[in-house]
Amino acid sequence: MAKQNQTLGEFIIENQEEFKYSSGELSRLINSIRLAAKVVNHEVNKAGLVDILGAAGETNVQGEDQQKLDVYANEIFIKTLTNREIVCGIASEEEDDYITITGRNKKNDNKYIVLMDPLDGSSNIDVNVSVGTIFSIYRRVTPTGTPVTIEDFLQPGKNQVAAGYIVYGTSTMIVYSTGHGVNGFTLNPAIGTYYLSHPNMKYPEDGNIYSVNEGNYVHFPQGVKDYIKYCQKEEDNRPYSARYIGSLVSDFHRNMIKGGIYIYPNTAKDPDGKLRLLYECNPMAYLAEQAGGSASNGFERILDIQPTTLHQRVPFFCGSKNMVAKAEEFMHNS
Ligand code: AHM
Ligand code: MG
Repeated sequence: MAKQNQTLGEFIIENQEEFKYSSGELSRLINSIRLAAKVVNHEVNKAGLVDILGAAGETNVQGEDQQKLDVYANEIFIKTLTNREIVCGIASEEEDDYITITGRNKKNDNKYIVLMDPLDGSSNIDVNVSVGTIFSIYRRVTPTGTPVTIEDFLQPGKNQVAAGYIVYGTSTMIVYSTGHGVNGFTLNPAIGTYYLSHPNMKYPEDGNIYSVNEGNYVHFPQGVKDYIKYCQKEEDNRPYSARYIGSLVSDFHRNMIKGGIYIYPNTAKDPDGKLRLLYECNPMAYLAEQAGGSASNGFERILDIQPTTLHQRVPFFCGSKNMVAKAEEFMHNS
């Protein structure tokens, strides 16, 4: 039960019994993410003040330049989760391969693995635009006490036991779900405590915002082009407003509150789209569905896709249920 003025710490403890396999492990895991997020938040807020901007001189597995704060956020999340020995494996958008956590005594009986994008939208940092952390949690499928294998990470999104994001915006928020709806907590920076500010978040069934990088229009599949023209047509409650921050967490957050659709389709340049199934699309799709929205690759539910590689990309259509259904209709008919 969500209560007024409840802190995230209190909420986690009070809702622990809702977890299917409750042993306190998942609660401890969410707690560690909350802690790491505070540390990253502190650093993100200082970004304009200190010499931490600019590429770190490394290129990640997708061939993209890494910004220093990406590297920092990646380290903080991995260290926090590893030191506390509450997961048995981690996969990160910033790491080439998954990380096996064996524990201090070479024995790790933890059941959960985490997949994450430690700092999404990082190209926005040096222009003071919101960025975010995205996380996704699964129970391992291989036996506990043995080292994790790739099988543990390549599970379809519908197997997620929890997922969420942190948005480092005008205020910092954690929004997450453990399969019982979506709740949002806002950080009071003065005392370092997150308060329940958005209980039981609901994706409006319809909306009037579409979020897509229209600069790539000529490269879009015909179905997406047709859908964009539909959004722009003067009819019923259209034309819709175009809103695109270029920071998935922020675009998703706004659309979940106001009603809208986010699209990152496949293009001639990126035949599988740009976003990663495991680190970005699955957790966002899980949250969307938990809030009553939906997520698709244009033809198929995101959460049903069986991943084949860790860094797999996928076209992404996510948002208000009726808007996603309409976009799918255009994809089918094109
Ligand atoms: P990143 O993981 O390298 O930060 O890329 C993901 C980001 C999303 O946050 C955002 O929605 C999208 O890339 C923007 O891409 P584009 O600039 O091509 O529109
Ligand atoms: Mg990303």
